[in-house]
Amino acid sequence: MGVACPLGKPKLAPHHTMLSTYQGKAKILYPTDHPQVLRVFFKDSATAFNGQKQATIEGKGRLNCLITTCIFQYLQSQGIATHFLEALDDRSILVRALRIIPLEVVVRNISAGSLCKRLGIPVGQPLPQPLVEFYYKNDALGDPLVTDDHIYLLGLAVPDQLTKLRELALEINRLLRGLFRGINLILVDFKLEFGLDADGNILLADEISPDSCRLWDDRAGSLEERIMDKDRFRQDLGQIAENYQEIADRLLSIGCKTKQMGDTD
Ligand code: AIR
Ligand code: ASP
Repeated sequence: MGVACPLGKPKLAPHHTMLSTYQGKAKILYPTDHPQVLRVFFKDSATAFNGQKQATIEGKGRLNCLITTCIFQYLQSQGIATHFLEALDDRSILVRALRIIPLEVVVRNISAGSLCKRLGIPVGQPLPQPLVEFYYKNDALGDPLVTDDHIYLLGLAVPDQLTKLRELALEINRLLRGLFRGINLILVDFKLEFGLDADGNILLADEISPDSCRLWDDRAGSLEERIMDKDRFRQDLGQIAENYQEIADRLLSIGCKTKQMGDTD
């Protein structure tokens, strides 16, 4: 990572040249016969509140795989470097193996979720400018919010990397807000993860789906009715797969290509 870390070697996630299978909460990473390529399998399981709430939502894996594929292909077409290589089947994608930076980079456009709880502000207030926050990816600690100095203390990133993460997060926000606006969805907030390739380049990793974004329908009535993302699961609002399907349908309607390996034109 370039600089000495005062607390010893930073703990980077086991994504790089992985020899065995890695089980996440919503995805499984499998090694492939290429050491730099991993297969990501999207599970139907849903968790919230640091794994305290769990359920199986039939169809979620397929829909998040499809939505992530659409969005990563779109971002790549707009010049954002990502780990995405190609769709393998309707539940799996192939990605570049990276050393995952153990930070969750959250961008917010409208107040919701933990921002409202932490600062005591009402839900649904447009923010004067997009807000970027960093959380330390650490289940045992409950993914705490961290400052720049905490990040340097833990050796999770150096200043140039943090500057780059902020720039990338804001550019991705600009692109995604436009993409979703075009299909009548408001991008309230979302979480990104990044990783480093062997040359130290920062690439967008993980997934972008209704599990990792808050998306509100800009047409329907009450706030509850407008929620189309994982808050439906967190708040027991039901109709989760139906709403994820609607997001997928809207992306497909604007020409999202989900060509899988082996498909011919
Ligand atoms: N997020 C954060 N950790 C995991 C996820 N999926 C996403 C949420 C929400 C945003 O980050 O889905 O879109 C902010 O979450 P919160 O809970 O901090 O308000
Ligand atoms: N994904 C996290 C969990 O499973 C947090 C959340 O989405 O609420 O607990």
